Amino acid sequence: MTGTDARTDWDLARVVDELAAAEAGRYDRTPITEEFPGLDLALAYEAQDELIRRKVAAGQTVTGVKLGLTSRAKQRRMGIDAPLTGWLTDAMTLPAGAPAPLGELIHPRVEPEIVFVLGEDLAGPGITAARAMKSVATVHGGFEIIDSRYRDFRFALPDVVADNASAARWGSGPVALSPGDVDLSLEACLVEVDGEVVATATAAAVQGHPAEALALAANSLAARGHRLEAGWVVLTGGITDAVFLHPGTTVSVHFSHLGTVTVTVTVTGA
Ligand code: OOG
Ligand code: MG
Repeated sequence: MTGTDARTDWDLARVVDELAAAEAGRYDRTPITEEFPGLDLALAYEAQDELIRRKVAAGQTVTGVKLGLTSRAKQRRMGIDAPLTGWLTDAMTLPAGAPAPLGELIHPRVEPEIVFVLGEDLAGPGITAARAMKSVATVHGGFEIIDSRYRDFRFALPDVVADNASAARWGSGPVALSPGDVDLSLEACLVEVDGEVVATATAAAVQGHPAEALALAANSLAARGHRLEAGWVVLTGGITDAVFLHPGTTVSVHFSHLGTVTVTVTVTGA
């Protein structure tokens, strides 16, 4: 696609329409930036915010924020070396033990994440990792199921930003620790697919410490006029590369102090 495409039929509303339709219709598409070079990072975040406004208008509630591409493993896989944020709504929460709803998703992948629940509001700018941790009530080991609306998870940064950072579902393990009770940079995690270990890392893979990712979220949201709110969940980003979920797959994520959380797949709602 040429960068001089003078089509005028692309605008913010169409970006949101197309991504919402792909999610609802469970199909993937080519990167929007290939047809609409005017989709820059600022417009992409506007599209992301509008996408979530529509979900809220349809009855969903914002429950928190996710970070993406905060570890080298994730950045290398996606070919993008900049972190990003997205929104979480209540419809994305997978209750403990619930199977991943493969029939509602396009090509889901699962990744281990450190999850924070905030005890107080956190507003940038100028938030440091140490300051960020003071607003954390509990720390959990969890997983995120990402489901890019782009074919083969191929996208440029504005594409994935507009697509709400590939957000789809997430779940949390059984353990909740106080931030002072766990050294997150040394918290180990081991990803097992059908009993075979496929990836290991410590949470230091996430920006040196997941608190850095939390601070990054507070500061980058502040630049767009948003703050993190008490009670919200923050997914700090995949610690390892993500693995595909297929019918019959069982993915278990074992954390050294934060317990084990298992994702199984059944076909529902197809
Ligand atoms: C983008 C979302 C990345 C993470 O934790 O790094 C993400 C993608 O890989 O599709 O959620
Ligand atoms: Mg993630």
